[in-house]
Amino acid sequence: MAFYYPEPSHTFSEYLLVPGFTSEECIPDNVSLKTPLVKYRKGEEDCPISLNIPMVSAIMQAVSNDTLAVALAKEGGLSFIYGSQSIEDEAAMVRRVKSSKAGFVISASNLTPDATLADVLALKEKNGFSTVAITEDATPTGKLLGLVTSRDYRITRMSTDIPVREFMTPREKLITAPAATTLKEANDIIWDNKLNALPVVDDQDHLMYFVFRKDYAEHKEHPLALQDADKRYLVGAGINSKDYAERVPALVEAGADVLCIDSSEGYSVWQKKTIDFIREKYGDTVKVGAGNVVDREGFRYLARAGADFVKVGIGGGSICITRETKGIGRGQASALIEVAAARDEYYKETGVYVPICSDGGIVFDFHMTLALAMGADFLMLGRYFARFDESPTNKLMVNGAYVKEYWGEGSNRARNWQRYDLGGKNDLAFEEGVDSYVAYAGSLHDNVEKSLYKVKSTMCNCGVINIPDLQKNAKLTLVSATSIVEGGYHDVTLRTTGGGQ
Ligand code: RVP
Repeated sequence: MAFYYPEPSHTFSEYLLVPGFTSEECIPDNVSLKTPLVKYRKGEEDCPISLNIPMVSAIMQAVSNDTLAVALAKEGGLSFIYGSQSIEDEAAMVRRVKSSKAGFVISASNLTPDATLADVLALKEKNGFSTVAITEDATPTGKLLGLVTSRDYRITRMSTDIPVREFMTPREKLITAPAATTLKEANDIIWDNKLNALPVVDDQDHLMYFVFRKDYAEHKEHPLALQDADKRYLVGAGINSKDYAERVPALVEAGADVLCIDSSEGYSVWQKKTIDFIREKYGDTVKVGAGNVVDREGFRYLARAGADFVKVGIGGGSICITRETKGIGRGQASALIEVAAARDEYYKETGVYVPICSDGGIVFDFHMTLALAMGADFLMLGRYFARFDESPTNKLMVNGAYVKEYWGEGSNRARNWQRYDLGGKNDLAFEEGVDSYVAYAGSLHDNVEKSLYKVKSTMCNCGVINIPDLQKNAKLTLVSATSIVEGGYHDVTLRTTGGGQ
């Protein structure tokens, strides 16, 4: 006879946190959201890689490119660059994140001296930057010949076909800094010389970066930025259990800090084979997460196989129709609660703590706190990040409101067959995801700040100021269908609509 779980499987909205004692020290400013990303042994002082906020972005075309990765790393989280693209393109995205040192920006607007004022204006219109590097070959790393800023021309007094060489600030008049300059030194040069932009050049006088006065101030605003020892942002990358022998070396070479096997169902021998390949070739130096699983057995299999973290969740993603098409999955809360218990059991047995990631189905900010309280070490979010300026997709006006596109990796649009493949023909046999719109929500920074302030406030209500204590001390209650109704506004007529997530 088949096995029947004694309880129905539940999801986040069916639970509430019951407050604990709030002492004087329980204020949001005192809350640390630092959390382990990869496994560590009991007694090790520091986890090899920790996140400063418990958020990672989903391994999806519509979510995690290099722009979003930099924006999220600035806040203290991490992106997994999507793997459903060519190995070269994925490695290039990783490389771009790793080369964008905090405060050091690769020049986005570049022309040769033969270009015209019209070209400068067109470039400014296209990408919004007023500083244009003039290089020998119009590349961001070409030999530096000059600089054009809005101080160098006046549209009302100059013909637009005048060549750049006639009005640019030429190389000999530019103040530059050498390759080894630190951000602090660059900032001093900027202030001493009243500059807006400082070009950093190598010993062949090729442009490497700009340091902008405004970015230095911004950098100061990101005290939690997730960086490596060389002050480069951390970035993850998705891999699959098909082409890992080629993809993994390319991503490691490009500088990926951590990998994650991206699969809709991860309790499989293919995941073990992928991890075996990595361990044979790199030992423990390359970190790799695995998943997704929804029960104790799945977790133990992947932990034993050597996964650095394990992702939890099948069918709960906002764009996911796996439960409808295949009839597999489990309520996200029930899956998480069982896997968290399995992680703690495994830690007791082996002394190895394998962090778990709750992947998919976070709709409201309070779901984040619930997931952490239920034992998640960090959260993977797709829909949440897809709504922001920094996500890779188009922003459109639909029915009078701004939306962003958001599609599943199992949709026909993404055609990420490797994520769903179980052997057989190399194609997407049927769709497990939809192509959709999500409400546009503005900048990543503003939204993450707001969401996490809510998480911190709730933690204070629960009498805790860090995630491990939340996991240990939280009190959770299932709520009845009737009390869910009681939880929203009721028996009143709204004067205004609104309210956030
Ligand atoms: P959500 O945050 O609810 O949008 O869910 C994102 C998660 O959904 C991803 O991290 C992934 O696990 C899952 N996903 C991605 N594509 C699909 C699909 O097409 N079914 N599902």
